[in-house]
This record gives sequence, C-alpha cells and structure tokens, in this order.
Amino acid sequence: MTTQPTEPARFRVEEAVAMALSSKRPIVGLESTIFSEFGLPAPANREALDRCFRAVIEGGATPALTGVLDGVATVGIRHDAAERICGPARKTAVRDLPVAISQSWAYGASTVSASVALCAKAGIEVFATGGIGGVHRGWQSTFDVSADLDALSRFPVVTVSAGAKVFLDLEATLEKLETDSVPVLGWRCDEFPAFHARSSGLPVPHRVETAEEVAHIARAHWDLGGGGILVVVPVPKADALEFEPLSKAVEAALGAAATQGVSGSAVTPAVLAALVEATGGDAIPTNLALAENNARVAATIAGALVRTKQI
Ligand code: PSU
Ligand code: MN
Repeated sequence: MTTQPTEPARFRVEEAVAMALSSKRPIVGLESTIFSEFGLPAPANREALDRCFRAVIEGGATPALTGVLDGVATVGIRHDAAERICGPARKTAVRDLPVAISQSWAYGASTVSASVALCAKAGIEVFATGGIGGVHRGWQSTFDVSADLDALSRFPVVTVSAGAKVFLDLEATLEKLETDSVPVLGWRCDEFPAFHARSSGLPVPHRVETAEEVAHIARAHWDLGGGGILVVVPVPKADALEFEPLSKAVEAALGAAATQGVSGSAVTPAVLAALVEATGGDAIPTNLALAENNARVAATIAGALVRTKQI
C-alpha cells in the first residue's frame, strides 16, 4: 500500500483563538485589508492594528485577525506579525480565497467578505471592521456591488461596522441588505451611519441599546436558519466629520478615481486614498477612532453571545 502525500495545511486556527473557542471565551474576528496598503496609509495602518487589538483585549475578548499567509487561510494571526500585515498584500475577497490558497500567496489581505467566511468556518460569531463595502454609485451600469453584502447574508456572523462610506449608494446598500434578509441594528442610533459622519439621513430598520439585545436577536436569527447580522455604530462624536464637507470631498475623490479609470476591486482602495487626500488627512484620525470603537463594541457583543450560549 502506498502512503498518500500529506496535504499541506490550508486553513489554520492559531492557538490563542483555538483555546478561546474550546473554553467558550469571547472572540472578535478582524479583517486584514484595513491594515494593509489597501486600507489606511502608513503609519496609520499600524496604529489602527494596535488600537483594535488593544480594544478587543481590554473588552475581555481574544482578537482573531484573519488573512492568507503563505497559502494558509489563517484565523488568529498573532500581533507579532503586524509588520507583515501592514505591508504589501493582494486584496482577497471570498472569490479570491481558493486561489490565494492554491497559488500559495505570500499575503492575501482578507476583505470583510473573506474574513466573515473564515470566521464562520472557525466558529467565531462576532467580527469587527471599519466600514463594510456596499452598492457602488452607478451600479445600474457597472453592477458593482461588494461581495461583503453577499457574505453578510450567507454566513452566521455578527458584523460590527460604522455603516458604510458616503461614496457608496447608501440607500441602495440598505435595500440590498433588506432583500438579502440581513437584520441591520443601529447601535444606540436611529440613522444609518456614514462611516466618517454619524448619520446619513437614512433610517435604520431597528435600534438596539445593549449587547444582550444583539445577542438575543442573533440567537433568534440563527435558530430560524438566518445568516449574518449587521450592527452599525456611529463614530464617536469627538472624532466625527461633518456630512456636508465630507460629501464635497467624496465628489472630488470619485472624480479623481474616475479620471484614473479604475474599476473592479481597485475602486474601493482608489477612492479611499483619494478621500484621505481630499480631506487633507482629516479622514485618518476619524477612521482610527471608529475602527477602535467598533472593536470595543464587538468585544461586548462577543461577551453577551458567550453568555447566551451557556444558558
Ligand atoms: N471600507 C472602508 N475601508 C476599507 C474597506 C472598506 O472604509 O478598507 C475594505 C474592506 O476590506 C472591505 C473592502 O471589505 O474594502 C470592500 O471592497 P470592495 O468594495 O471591492 O468589495
Ligand atoms: Mn466591487
């Protein structure tokens, strides 16, 4: 009898996260794209990583950073790999995951969609990001709808985000979430937050006040066979940008991206970079503050979910 060659490990849950899972302690998933060259410019990306890790830990949970490293889809990338995480990457959504694994990409930075998929596979119930991708303006002709929305509807994970960026079509994004049966919960707010700004003028379908409420809604959703839940948290007041000047900056950013002729997965990183420029860098501290705040809220929700599981 011949022995089969050993398959290389393609999916790994690192030890700290594996231990937290087996002892039923709270865990918060984190994406890597926001920390890579596609998210925030250096050195803000490194600061974001440090602050998010700290917020999760101080909130009593274990951080589970996701990404593909040397062809291994990894959940729980350690903080000591921070330099690599903040370095050059290939943007990796769900559709790219099998390729990143098979072609052994050195570093595939996971977007929200890939991170939520990996969290679900590992059994992690809560995930924090800055802002989700959504339906792009002009979707009628480009068909550009982020795979984040599809992942939110498919995988049973609570995603915590500061809403979505104003360069998207936020109204269409909310419509798509409704079509896909994703409960959207406003964290102590009545309006869908516009990432840098606390509100967009669009109402959220439901408002919640506590992590326990979110946990009960999630359990009920999952009992009924539901997929993901989106919790939207407005950026803290002290760090928010005003909606009006922000909209102007967005127009400028979209114009700049269109002039460069970018399309597909390059659109979001290009507009993000142009937006930082158009706000004279004002967008960066706001982005850092909201990412940290989301990680903190996610940790409290992870704690509440663990408690409801034990009932
Ligand atoms: N929104 C942000 N910052 C980001 C992203 C979105 O405010 O860094 C990243 C996330 O990783 C998100 C991805 O999942 O962009 C969405 O890309 P696309 O629009 O190509 O689906
Ligand atoms: Mn797209």
